[in-house]
Amino acid sequence: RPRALSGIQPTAGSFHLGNYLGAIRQYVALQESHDAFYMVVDLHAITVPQDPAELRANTRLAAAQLLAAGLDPERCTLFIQSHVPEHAQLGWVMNCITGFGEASRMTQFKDKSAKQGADRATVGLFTYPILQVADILLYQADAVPVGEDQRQHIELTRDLAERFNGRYGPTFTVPAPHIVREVAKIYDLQDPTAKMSKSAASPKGLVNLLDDPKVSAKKFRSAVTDTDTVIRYDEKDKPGVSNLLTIHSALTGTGIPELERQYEGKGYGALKTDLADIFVEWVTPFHERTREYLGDPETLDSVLAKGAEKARAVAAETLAAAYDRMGLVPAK
Ligand code: AQP
Repeated sequence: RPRALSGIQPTAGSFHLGNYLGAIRQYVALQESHDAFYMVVDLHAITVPQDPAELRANTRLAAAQLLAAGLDPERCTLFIQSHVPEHAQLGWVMNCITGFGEASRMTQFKDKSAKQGADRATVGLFTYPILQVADILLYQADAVPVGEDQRQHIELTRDLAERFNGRYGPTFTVPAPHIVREVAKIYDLQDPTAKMSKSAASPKGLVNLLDDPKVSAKKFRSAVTDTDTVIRYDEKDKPGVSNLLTIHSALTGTGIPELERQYEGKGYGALKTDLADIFVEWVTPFHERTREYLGDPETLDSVLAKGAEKARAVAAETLAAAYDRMGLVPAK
């Protein structure tokens, strides 16, 4: 079976709908066809300041949400990044074959450091895409399910894998991004030309999965659309309506042309109210399942411990091969 690998940050409080539709849903689907490894990337989280107690709680909460979303420990390997020390170790190797200019071209760093102020951005935030390269290459992943915003990092991963293989002999599988076009970028409900993001300036357009469903329903009902009245998919001229159609289609499985037919002659209010109801119906059992996993920390920790053990076996083998090819003397 081909391998899949992806990671997600332990966001404070909850994942958002963009994370779910753009990434997590694909994690669940790829369990069926791939030997899949998924991790909560706590080492990436510490590239920005974190409160220790909150980070610990958010990491467990992230794992509980992934299980609630449908990851099955019998069919995939779920673990916490820092439980597998090979990530930091191969990360260093990858730092040493990355050009400074090459790393400087990563647009996510430019965006994130601009938000924080150049003086406050850490070296860790700058090198985070390189740690991500190591995350992926350790598992010889073929497919990396991510949203559109991660495409450039997967390109970097491919470049570095090819560079290492070219210099030292075939060592790493060169991965491909697994980006599902329709949901690759979910937009903010208040600013439908901006990506839905946990670091949005205002929370009004951000749908957090674990918020009170009533709060989320209200966000859908007050989503920004346009001054026209026709419900039609048109990303350029009708970004707000198009985003609502995308989310509707993703949650119900109804194709967008069919939705356009269903809403012919109806107003935006109908689309927004329906979507609010659809979301609440979907998210309510998700809340229940998340609560169940959180309420049973022993099971959760044991899933994560088993996951780390399985992950380490694969990661250690890859790291040893990379060290050996580079000429590092093996420890006896
Ligand atoms: N709006 C989105 N639409 C589709 N996919 C998205 N992803 C994030 N936002 C959207 C995908 O979710 C996965 C997890 O991303 P992460 O752990 O890197 O989280 P993040 O990128 O820190 O989350 P945000 O909200 O995007 O935070 P900011 O804006 O602060 O970076 C990834 O596969 C990502 O593509």
